[in-house]
Amino acid sequence: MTDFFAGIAPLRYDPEAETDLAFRHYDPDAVILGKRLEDHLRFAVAWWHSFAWPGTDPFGGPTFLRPWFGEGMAQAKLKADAAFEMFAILGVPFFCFHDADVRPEGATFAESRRNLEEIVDYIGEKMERARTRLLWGTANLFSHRRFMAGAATNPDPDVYAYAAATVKACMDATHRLGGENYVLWGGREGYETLLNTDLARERAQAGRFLQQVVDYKHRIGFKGTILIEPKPQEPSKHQYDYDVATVYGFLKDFGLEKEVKLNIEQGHAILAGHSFEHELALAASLGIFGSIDMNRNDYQSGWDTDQFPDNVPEMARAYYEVLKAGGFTTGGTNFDAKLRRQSLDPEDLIAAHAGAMDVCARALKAAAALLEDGALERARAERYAGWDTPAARAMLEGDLAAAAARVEAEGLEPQPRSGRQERLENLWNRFV
Ligand code: XUL
Ligand code: CO
Repeated sequence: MTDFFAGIAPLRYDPEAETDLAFRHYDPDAVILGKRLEDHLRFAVAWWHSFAWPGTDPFGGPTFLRPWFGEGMAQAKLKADAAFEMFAILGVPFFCFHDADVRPEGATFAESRRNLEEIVDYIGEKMERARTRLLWGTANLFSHRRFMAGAATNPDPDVYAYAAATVKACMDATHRLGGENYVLWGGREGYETLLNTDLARERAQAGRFLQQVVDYKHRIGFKGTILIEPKPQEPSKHQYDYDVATVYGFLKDFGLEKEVKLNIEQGHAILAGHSFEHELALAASLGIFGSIDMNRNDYQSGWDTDQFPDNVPEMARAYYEVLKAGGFTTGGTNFDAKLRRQSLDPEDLIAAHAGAMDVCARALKAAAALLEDGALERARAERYAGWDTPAARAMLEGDLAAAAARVEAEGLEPQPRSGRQERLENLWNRFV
């Protein structure tokens, strides 16, 4: 037991609540489209931002003075105690972690691995008494200076070996804790300048590494989903996993499109010049939609600010695509989000998550109502109805000349029709 969250009672669903330390919209047991809201949203807390990040920014040092900050195993256990106390207060079903968030770094790899195993045992014991499960584990292959020139894409093969050892240890830990997914975000799998970079070689190394990761998953019998998290830049100027379309091409190239799915982050989609819903819809259409990181960026600052979601209409667009894709299977909604560095209090951590959970609940309910109503899908289907005729279908099966022949044979003069965008926006806004 810590006293970090002392005096904060477990949050309850109360639509009339006078405090923001309650849920006004997130009723985990409410049934939407035949499924409990908790099972739709599958919320997860990110260990790194909530418990490991000290409040630094490029100009300033730590602002958070958490009692567990420090390098020892005792501090790591205190941090885990506080984490599980927060999970209980929030009633969240899941958490996510990197190795570096939960264990002290050792002087050697072997020591780091032993530290990870010790803390994973400790977390495993806590999980036996808690309802919170592991959504995904991952390896931090980007903070330590050894990874400054990449992990699997490093010019030094010894770093590739180190990355392999690290991912193996993290996948073992995820497997041991019953994780439902394993995530790879290639923070440094990119480059700063072509002057010192062999792009083709690095991309081939990344592909081979991912094949080895997938083989290892099967070898140990890990049943979870392997997820890649696309991001276009930051920390590297150019990253090999830029966005959904780029990652799909990469997976096809290395024969992994049936093995690996995507963890799509709202802020990363924006950095790539897309909307979140575009990235979700594209991944779903390609059969590689897996999970989401639900954290936004500031639209002016142009970098990855990892803020909690606060915009219901935007999130509704996202959950509409998630629902249309059939909802989450092993995936979920991970808050890869951090407090602003002036938000010092334990209450800030709880209220940030509670507010974000309410925003997501409102968004999902609105999206579900619109999907259930069916008007939007009917309008979309109607727009493409011409393609349901046998002549139109035959055209796709035949050759270009046969398609061309229809124009004169049938005297075709296509008549443009309204796309009705504003009317569909009006429809959307009746629900959101
Ligand atoms: C970085 C990011 C990571 C991944 C996990 O932008 O999103 O925290 O989610 O490594
Ligand atoms: Co993320």
